[in-house]
Amino acid sequence: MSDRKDLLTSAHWGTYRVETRDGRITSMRPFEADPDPSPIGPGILDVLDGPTRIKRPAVRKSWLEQGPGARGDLRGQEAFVEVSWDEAERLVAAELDRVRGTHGNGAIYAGSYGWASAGRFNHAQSNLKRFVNCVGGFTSSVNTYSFAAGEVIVPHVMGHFYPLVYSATSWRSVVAETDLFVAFGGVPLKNGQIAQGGVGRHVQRDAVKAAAQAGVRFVNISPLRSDVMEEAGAEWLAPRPSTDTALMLGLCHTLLAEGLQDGDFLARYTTGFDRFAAYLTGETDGVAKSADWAAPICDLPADTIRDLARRMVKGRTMISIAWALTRQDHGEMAYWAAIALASMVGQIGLPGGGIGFGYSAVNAIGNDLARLPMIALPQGQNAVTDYVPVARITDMLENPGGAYEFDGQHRTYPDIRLVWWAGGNPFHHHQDLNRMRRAWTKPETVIANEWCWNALAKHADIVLPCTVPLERTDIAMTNRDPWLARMDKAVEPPGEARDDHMIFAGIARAMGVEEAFTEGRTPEEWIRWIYDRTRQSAAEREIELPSLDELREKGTHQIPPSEEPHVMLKGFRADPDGHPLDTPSGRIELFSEVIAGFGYDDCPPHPAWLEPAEWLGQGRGLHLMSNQPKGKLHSQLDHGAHCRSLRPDGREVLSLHPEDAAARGIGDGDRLRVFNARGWCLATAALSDGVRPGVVQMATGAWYDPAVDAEGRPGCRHGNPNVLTLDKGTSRLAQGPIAHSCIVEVEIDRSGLEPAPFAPPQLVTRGR
Ligand SMILES: Nc1nc2c(c(=O)[nH]1)N[C@H]1C(S)=C(S)[C@@H](COP(=O)(O)OP(=O)(O)OC[C@H]3O[C@@H](n4cnc5c(=O)[nH]c(N)nc54)[C@H](O)[C@@H]3O)O[C@H]1N2
Ligand SMILES: Nc1nc2c(c(=O)[nH]1)N[C@H]1C(S)=C(S)[C@@H](COP(=O)(O)OP(=O)(O)OC[C@H]3O[C@@H](n4cnc5c(=O)[nH]c(N)nc54)[C@H](O)[C@@H]3O)O[C@H]1N2
Ligand SMILES: [Mo]
Repeated sequence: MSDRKDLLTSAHWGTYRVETRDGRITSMRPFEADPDPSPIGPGILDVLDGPTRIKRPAVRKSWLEQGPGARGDLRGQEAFVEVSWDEAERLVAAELDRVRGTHGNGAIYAGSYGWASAGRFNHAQSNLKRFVNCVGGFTSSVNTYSFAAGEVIVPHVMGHFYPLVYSATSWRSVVAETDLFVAFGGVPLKNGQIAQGGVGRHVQRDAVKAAAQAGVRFVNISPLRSDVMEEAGAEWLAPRPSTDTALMLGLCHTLLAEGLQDGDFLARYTTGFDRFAAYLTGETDGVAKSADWAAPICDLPADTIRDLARRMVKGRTMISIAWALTRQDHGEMAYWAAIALASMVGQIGLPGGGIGFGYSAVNAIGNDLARLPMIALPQGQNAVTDYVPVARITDMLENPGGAYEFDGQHRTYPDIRLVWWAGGNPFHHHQDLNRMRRAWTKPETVIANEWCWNALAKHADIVLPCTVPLERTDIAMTNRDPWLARMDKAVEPPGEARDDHMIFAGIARAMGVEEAFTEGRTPEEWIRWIYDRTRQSAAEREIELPSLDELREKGTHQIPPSEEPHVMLKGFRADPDGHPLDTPSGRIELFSEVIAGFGYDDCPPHPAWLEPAEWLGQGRGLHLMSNQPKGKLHSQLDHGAHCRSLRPDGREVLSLHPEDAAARGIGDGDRLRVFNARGWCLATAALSDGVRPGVVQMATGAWYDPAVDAEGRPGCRHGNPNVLTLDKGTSRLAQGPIAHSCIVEVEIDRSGLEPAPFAPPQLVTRGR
């Protein structure tokens, strides 16, 4: 390819200008319109073509020699044999036919959760699902790891979830109107670096700065001081993790006891307040949920709670509730309690007031976006209707035919024989990885489309090497970011790596369904099809987009913001009968007859405090906060130069309070072992008074690097905190993941173990 200086690419963490010389990328510079670019992007450059790159299709040795089901226990430990694409396609086609023929399509799990890469056409999951639907369908997954508890509870309470999350009252409105910004889980700018599908401009830092300058007072309720940027001068309250529901109930009780609740709002816009109030006062269970009751649970002074409640009704108050609060035991209750609190304050639907679900959880929250009605690659029809809640994967693999409950349904787990992942990494995202790894030995076949030899690829039987965005042509556009960008193929992929779409097209050909999969379109024709349809549907909503050729010529296009700052649920506030919520009552449900009908003791029909499975109130250990990593997106690019520079000795950093360190004889920079009954991992100590005492913080994303210690206990040498986290559903309602409710202990590491270097498995070449 010729030398170029004018190339563009987009990623979940930003848009970049790319230059090439002699077929290699020489620079990757942030898009000039971005005021706060992320350093994550260029972290890909040194690993595009290194030893960790998957260059040819590869099959696990026992599987290739002995067939499906052979030695699943060796997944993650065995050599791979490199094969030609012809052979890989034949093997996959024959195996799909065998599984479909013997067990039916329901035995194929292609729920394949994960973030994949930006680029509308090459989106890995869309292509996987479209392909498997062409051959009879698959067992799918529902909801996310991000906020499953919210995805299930909020529709019962407010009628919808996604439309509310992504139509948060805009930062412009907050800057203009808000007095007090109460942020449960903070407004973490590290998270605002990201938005699924691509980012044009990073807006969160400027927004928080502008709000602080306009006099908005921030209250950061979080175990980490850094969850609200320093310049905002936030007040920091650090309750015990996983106790926010008790804190919110204490706030609600104070409002009620002092007659400060907005009775008109409650009467006009909510139902069931009397039932909730009876719980608050203790009429139903003899325990008043007062500030004095909440104080010892949260470990905050009762006066602080009372004072905050009073301040919340003095002026315009925005309550932000981080997505993290769903990823804890009974995460449903934290969201419901926050909605109840906001209802009592009575400012939902007013400029700068009410509630927002996760400001700065991603870059999109709080931007004034005229929503782009984006058309994705059509996935076709799935003939299999069965699904699992996404975080129940280990339960599903362990327990085929087993009964479970989910959102009012009695369901049974399918009997999965074949697992296919493209664009996600369960060895990153799932909890209790040692347990998942044992369950992972059970399916007869695991197929993974991947570009790098991470733990997912190493734990597969058939590995299909894919490209990354810098190696393919695409369009970045999402309904959550106002920027569209051309994505150029900057370099040729190394080895025989192929675009996901072409991988599936090849297998479709081998199975005689190529026409159904491609509909006779080339990739270029698909890109045009997706773009032209999006442009057409945008035009129907009076959003004017350039033609594809014009966009390619210009490089990027910004959809102008709405004229008026957006206010969530403004229409409902103005006219609750004309714009009712999609709940049985049309109102905000502070008591739900529907949930009452489910009879779940772990999810009562109104916001309530239920003790989490693991928390500091049990009087032992340290609370592990495995939050989102600052230097990467989940496990992506953990092996790249940027992340490696943040972890000089190869171990993930664990931050802890100096008091907790002193009690254990730990100094800054010491090598640590973090452990509990489920496993252990290695880490390096960073002492910080910005962490609440009793809490240790260790971001997710270190590539799972399994090993056993001298006592034969399994763990991870790089420091993947998911060897420690508990794998249990939030409740029978949502069955969401609870990574943030986890107790560990920490000590100086004397194992002598070192993280393994990033490397491929043993590769055998034959028959090519
Ligand atoms: N302890 C703990 N665990 C957590 C969380 C937590 O807070 N704490 N957070 C959870 C949350 S919110 C989430 S969303 C999940 C995220 O979990 P995932 O989304 O599964 O994590 P990623 O590392 O982004 O995985 C994406 C994978 O896709 C691959 N990939 C990238 N581009 C392409 C492509 O074009 N084609 C193909 N085939 N593959 C590609 C990458 O190499 C990577 O392996 O993690 C969850 N896990
Ligand atoms: N750089 C970067 N940004 C990301 C991601 C990434 O991997 N890297 N992932 C993206 C994804 S997929 C998602 S879902 C979002 C997630 O967005 P969040 O869920 O908001 O992210 P977290 O970092 O897990 O949590 C935010 C903060 O909440 C606080 N917190 C945790 N538990 C509690 C608690 O019990 N009480 C209180 N009061 N505070 C608590 C923690 O201190 C943490 O820093 O982030 C997105 N942004
Ligand atoms: Mo997420």
